[in-house]
Amino acid sequence: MRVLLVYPNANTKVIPWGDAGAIAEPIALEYLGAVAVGEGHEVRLLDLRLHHDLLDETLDSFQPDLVAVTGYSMHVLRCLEVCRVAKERVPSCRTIAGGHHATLEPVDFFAPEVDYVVVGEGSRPFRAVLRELADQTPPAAIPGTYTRVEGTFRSGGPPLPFDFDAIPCPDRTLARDDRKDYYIDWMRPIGMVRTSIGCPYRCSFCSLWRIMGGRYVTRRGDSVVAELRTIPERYIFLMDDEPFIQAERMLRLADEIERAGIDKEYFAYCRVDSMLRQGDVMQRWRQIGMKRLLLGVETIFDEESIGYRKRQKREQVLRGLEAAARMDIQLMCNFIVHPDYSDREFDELTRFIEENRVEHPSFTVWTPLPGTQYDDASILVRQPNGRPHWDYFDLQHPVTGTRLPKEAFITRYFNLYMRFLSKYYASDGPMTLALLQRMSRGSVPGGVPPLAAQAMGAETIPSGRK
Ligand code: B12
Ligand code: SF4
Repeated sequence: MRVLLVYPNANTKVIPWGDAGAIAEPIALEYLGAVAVGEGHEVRLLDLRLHHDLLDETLDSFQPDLVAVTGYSMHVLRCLEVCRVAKERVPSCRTIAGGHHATLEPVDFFAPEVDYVVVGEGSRPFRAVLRELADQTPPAAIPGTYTRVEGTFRSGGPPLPFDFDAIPCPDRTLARDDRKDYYIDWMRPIGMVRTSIGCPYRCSFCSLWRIMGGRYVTRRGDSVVAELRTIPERYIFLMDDEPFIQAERMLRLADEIERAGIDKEYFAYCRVDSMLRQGDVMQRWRQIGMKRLLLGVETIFDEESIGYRKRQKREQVLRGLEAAARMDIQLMCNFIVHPDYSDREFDELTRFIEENRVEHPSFTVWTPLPGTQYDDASILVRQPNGRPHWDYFDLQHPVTGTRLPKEAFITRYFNLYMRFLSKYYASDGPMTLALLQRMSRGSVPGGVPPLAAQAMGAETIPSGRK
């Protein structure tokens, strides 16, 4: 069979700079690609973030038997559109959707243009679907898979437990020509690898621990090393939910990587308390090339941290900043800006970043993401069918009510980026250029760039349900 794997692009009407913030390798599709190649199929991977105008042409020339789409919440509607267009142009083709959003809210894919929806890790269900289609057998119950049968979606039961040994090594040759264009900040080209999945913490704004049912599953070191050897890129993002949970494991892994003579630069998520508790592990990883960490600071307000169940105090964050500086580890610090923030919180956050010389701050708007705890009625952006308008779930738009008038909130949020733009500029990455080019157009000193207001949705977010 011919199998087309499609990574969706962002809606530029909602976020004018589209995918320019960061574009990393489409690793989920590379996993699926490895399965399909292994089953003897002809496989193509189309990354619409890089080739947004190639969908029709690829469908017409390749004539796929199966189109597979992946996506986060912000991609749901685009994924559905890809499936619709696929069926219009190649009426015989079947479609399958999976990924973060499908795992947590499969119902959004229960549509006539979709034939299969996969929940959780996709390799084994994808193999089963490929076999079903290739052998033309009647639909069977496939664990972790909803199959459309006579117009309704039937569940094949819960997904199988996550098992690193049951997953193939991603087929990175499928995106061979695009690899040079994958980047996160200045790290270009960048590859990604996973050493663990899940997290023992229970932060209220995060869905990752729920996806894994609270379990933390680690991968054998030799398997990580074997995969690292196959990755040509120098920069590597450890895409673990939280890699530094088990100090011993990470020390052993560093030893194995060093012994294998692998020379790369690593970037990973890390909790502040893991960093403080495990200075020796951090230093060891610094030795083998971990130059930068993404620290989920989330909030500088202790009472908010308690609400987030983050189990982290402002005082720890301050110590973490000092420790990283001592160890010569650069920090990208993410701050969640809550829609409840008033001028006071925005001022304090700005002061905190300036006074503590946070090198590389990044910001997300608190968003009631699928798989987290929230009151559904609080979501104000809706599709005509009443479901949330997922295009806005890019963590850059308030999708709930704001304490400040919405435009004032958007202005203050955008001004956080403007204020610290020099820090992005200093990083000299493509994100910098994209942000500078797109944000500064129409900007006025000290004021709100009109484009920014639009970018952050001031004019585009519908204000009420439906
Ligand atoms: C790496 C990463 C990034 C990277 C790279 C993304 C990329 N591919 O280019 C960067 C930094 C660019 C990024 C950006 C963003 N990210 Co991000 N990112 C991650 C991270 C750390 C890992 C995701 C990943 O690749 N996992 C590995 C792959 C293999 O797993 P997977 O995608 O789940 O795929 C498996 C299964 O889901 C399934 N599957 C997936 N697709 C399909 C399809 C089919 C057909 C089938 C059968 C199965 C299947 O099988 C796969 C193989 O096991 C996660 C957090 C985490 N630890 O999971 C957040 C995460 C996915 N990101 C998130 C978000 C929100 C974003 C942003 C929107 C905003 C932001 N500021 O963070 C942007 C959007 C960028 C964009 N336009 O795509 C959220 C998504 C939540 C949601 N419900 O939408 C997450 C969960 C983090 C969080 N904040 O909670 N991200
Ligand atoms: S935010 Fe980080 S520490 Fe908290 S549950 Fe999610 S992955 Fe774990």
